[in-house]
Amino acid sequence: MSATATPPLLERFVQAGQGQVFAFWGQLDEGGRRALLEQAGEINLAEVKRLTRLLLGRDAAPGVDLTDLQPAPYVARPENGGEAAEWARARAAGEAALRAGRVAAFTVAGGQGTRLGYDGPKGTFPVTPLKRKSLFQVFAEKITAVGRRHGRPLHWFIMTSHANHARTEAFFAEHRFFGLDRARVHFFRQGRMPAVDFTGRILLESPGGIALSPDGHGGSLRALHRSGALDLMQGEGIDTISYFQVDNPLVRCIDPAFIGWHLVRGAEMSAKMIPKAYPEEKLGHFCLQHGRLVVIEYSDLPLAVQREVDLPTGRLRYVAGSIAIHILDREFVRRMAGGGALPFHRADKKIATIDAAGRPVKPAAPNGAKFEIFVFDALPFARNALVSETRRADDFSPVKNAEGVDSPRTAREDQLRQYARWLQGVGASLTTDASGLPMVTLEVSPLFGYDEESFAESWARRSPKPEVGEGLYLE
Ligand code: UD2
Repeated sequence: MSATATPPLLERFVQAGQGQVFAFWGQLDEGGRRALLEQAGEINLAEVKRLTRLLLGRDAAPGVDLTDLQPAPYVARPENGGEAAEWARARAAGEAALRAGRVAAFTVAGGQGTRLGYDGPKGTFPVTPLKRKSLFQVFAEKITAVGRRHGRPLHWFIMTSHANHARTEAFFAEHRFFGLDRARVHFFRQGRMPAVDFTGRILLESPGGIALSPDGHGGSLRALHRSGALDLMQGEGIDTISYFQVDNPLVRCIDPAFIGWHLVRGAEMSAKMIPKAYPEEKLGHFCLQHGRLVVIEYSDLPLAVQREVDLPTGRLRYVAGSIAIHILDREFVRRMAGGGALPFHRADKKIATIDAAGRPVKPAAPNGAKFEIFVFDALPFARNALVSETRRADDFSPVKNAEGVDSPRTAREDQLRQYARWLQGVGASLTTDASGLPMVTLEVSPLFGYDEESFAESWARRSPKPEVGEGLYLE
């Protein structure tokens, strides 16, 4: 392209009232112009216009629709009234699917991790109590162990962002893929959306750079399709996708009973729930709305409603909290990936930008909005969508904040409690405090045990039995 010609893409932005994106075009060198055009090419101008009208305009809906809402039903665990025989059948169905190679693991790891204040892809964060293994290594070992147990190594799909893709791949290479077959580990980037000011004008973060950010974990459905992951799965005979977030070291990446419930019920999408610990806990709520399963975020459900209790049990009415663990049917993902069915949510943010002279501006208050889609918004579109209960202690202890709740310390302690429970379950003697936290630091590799049962089997085989005390590492 000659330096003077006006590229058609630039024209389109001007026509759409977004010409400010190219305000510094005259000052950019050849490489800078190419980079800006590439970014601009990612933007769907019609979508930005639609979202501006829908979410920012005068007629924008004042909030989330809360009409005709009631708590969603869920499959209770056996100790809470569920049918033990049905759980056993579900587990057997999940195991059969694993033996047949129908299941893949899928991690969404494209978030920005701002709350944790860690400079690096979140999956590289050291999280285990003794060996300081990264989140990615914990998942890798769980996936390896499940594959070994069922005689079929699993494929693992990892969604990254533009910001962390290269560092994520490098981390896996540096650690030799934690022993996984690298041909079965697949990285792909999620899409991006531009940030806009409150009138819908796309913001620049530098004279040659648009303020783009990840399009939310719901973008994973489009990205699975666009990247060719769904086709690859189809070619491999995989039709069931086990979805989990990168921030949760306790997650059972592959849970046969959960997979089995999904398959037995013929669900297109399933979700795990835990009973909320307290009304204000920051979890989405599973609800039925107009007869369909939906998740209403904690920030959208009024506190008074979150605090409602059922009489006479005294239990929270909206007790089913979403911990962002799902099973997805491959062809359901394909259907959802096209067509723009998932709604965008607006998040007002302080967005670093530039002024008319191109100087950086760090706003003290929100100056614009980002648009994100959420994966759970696919639930109302799914046939036979299912919610199944899990035990918090077995599945959920996320690392979100640098300190306090959901922090590295709480995740570390929850891992230690899990090891202690497993050890006590096989009769080992170990002192814990009233919360189940052992007095010593030890660690169990998922390759030794990734759940109570696999742990008990490895323990039974281990001879002589190791001394349970400070520094014990079972692998
Ligand atoms: C999410 C759920 C919340 C609850 C909680 C459990 C939402 C809006 N809320 O809260 O209901 O289930 O998790 O831990 O989801 N991610 C991407 N790309 C993106 C954005 C996020 O891959 O563009 C990933 C991110 O790497 C992480 C996960 O999604 O693995 C969760 O993201 P979050 O930290 O924004 O979600 P959070 O904690 O607000």
